[in-house]
Amino acid sequence: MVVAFGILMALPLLSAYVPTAEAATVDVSVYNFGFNPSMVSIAPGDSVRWTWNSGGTPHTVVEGTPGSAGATWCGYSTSPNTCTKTFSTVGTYDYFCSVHPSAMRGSVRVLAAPPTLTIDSPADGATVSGTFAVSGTASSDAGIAKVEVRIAGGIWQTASGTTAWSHGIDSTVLSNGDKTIEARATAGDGQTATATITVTVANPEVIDLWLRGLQGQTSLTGRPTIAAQVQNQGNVDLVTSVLFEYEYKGEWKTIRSEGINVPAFTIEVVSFTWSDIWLYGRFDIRATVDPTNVIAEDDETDNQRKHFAAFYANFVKGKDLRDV
Ligand SMILES: [Cu+2]
Repeated sequence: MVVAFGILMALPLLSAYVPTAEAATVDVSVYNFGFNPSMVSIAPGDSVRWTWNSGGTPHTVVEGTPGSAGATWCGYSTSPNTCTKTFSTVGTYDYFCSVHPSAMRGSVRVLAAPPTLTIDSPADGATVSGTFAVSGTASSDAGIAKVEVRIAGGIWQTASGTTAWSHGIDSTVLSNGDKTIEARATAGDGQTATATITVTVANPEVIDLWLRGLQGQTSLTGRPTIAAQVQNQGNVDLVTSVLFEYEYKGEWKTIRSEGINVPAFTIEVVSFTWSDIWLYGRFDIRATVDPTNVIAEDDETDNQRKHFAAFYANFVKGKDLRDV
């Protein structure tokens, strides 16, 4: 009955780690026939206190394994008794009861303090663009095995260096806005530390816009089709409209506005038939998408009514090729 109770007590607790700056004492019960918990993890300077709960049955606590016994930490004793040992050096310390060596074994893991990690650059809340470096420091008594970095919940990337580390991030593949950067240091003993900052990605909004269908044509007669190709290069969430205009006597006049739906990293062509053209002379056609600074234009060079001759236009935000 006593034996059965002891085995049940031994099952739930396999390990107990008490990470604390103050020296701690971890209790282990010595019962018939085992140690509970059989494995404990402590920090350097912490102690393990064995308490006999075995009635009149004697047990010992001996360093090592039955085939390779070391020092006797606690000699023959029966209940009630306690025996305390302080561990100052990182390592794994096996022990056993010399009276019941096959049944009663335990282990003390002395772990280094958890590693520390800081992200020094960029500052939390900074605005970033293009490719930027994330850097910081890490330390552990057990050494730093690696530091990894990820942004926006992406894949962990291994940084260069360990105690001083850095990693380049290409922000142009991300949409603009607030992103979380996480760093994770893994110490030589497997313990980890993490640090997190938030940065604001603010790259120029890049939308390429072409007026299509006019390239190489010397004339368009009747009811010309005007088309624009919109390529959303990724950091604009959604492009929702194209405005077509023509310039006549120094004024830009609306031809029509076409609703579109171009999410990031996609290309779409929008076209329509301009059925009410009546103009004579040379004039420009331009297309504008939202964000409204993106302009593409084609330049009409023919002097005959309903005749277009255009060059291929490739405009990005804020750049008007008429001025090139
Ligand atoms: Cu024993």
